[in-house]
Amino acid sequence: MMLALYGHPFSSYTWKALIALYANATPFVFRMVDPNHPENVARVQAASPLGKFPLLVDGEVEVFEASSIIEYLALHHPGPAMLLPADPDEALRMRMFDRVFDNYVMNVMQESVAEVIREGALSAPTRERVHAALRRSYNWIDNWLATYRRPMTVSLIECAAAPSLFYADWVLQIPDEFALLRAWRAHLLALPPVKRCIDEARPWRQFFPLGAPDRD
Ligand SMILES: N[C@@H](CCC(=O)N[C@@H](CS)C(=O)NCC(=O)O)C(=O)O
Repeated sequence: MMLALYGHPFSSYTWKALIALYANATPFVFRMVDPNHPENVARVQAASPLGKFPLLVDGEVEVFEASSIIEYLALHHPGPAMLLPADPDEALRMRMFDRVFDNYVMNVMQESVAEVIREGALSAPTRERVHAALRRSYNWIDNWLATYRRPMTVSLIECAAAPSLFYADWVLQIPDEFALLRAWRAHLLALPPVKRCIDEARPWRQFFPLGAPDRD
């Protein structure tokens, strides 16, 4: 049976899984999670504690959490993109950096988005807290990039970094002083699997709760 990915084209965590699927040209069907597809919403709601997406379905197997989906794809549907290194210590380090992008960039960025959806506006304290945390993460990643060796294709790191930096930059534009990070974001956005996600998400840009900037 064909793999199925449940998600939404504008969702950052859906991109994370899509980038891995696109990089390896893995055949799958995309199941849209939106009010027009209540059966897909129900499937996602039932699969994980808070009913979040993406969700990968492979026959009888359901995998939630974008990082776990990528690990599952690396194990069961490998392709030219080496999503995780074979060496266990290197894989452990990669998983650690994957957490950096989810916990200290993506989820921080999403705090401000969630507040605007919930309250209709971004409060000054949240704005300050989110900007301070993102700035600190940008600084850390910019330093880390001085020693990061880019893979030939995409790995778990690119899958995590591309969507988180894409949207974080919309919340707090990466300052000029973080030149390595700015250049890396541009490199990530130009990677064909990432570019495909960006283009497929364009129809929803107007719905970005903080207002999408006129770039990218
Ligand atoms: N930790 C999850 C986070 C997934 C997540 O936050 N997904 C968002 C879309 S980007 C979602 O499901 N939002 C709808 C909701 O929270 O009900 C992962 O890595 O997959």
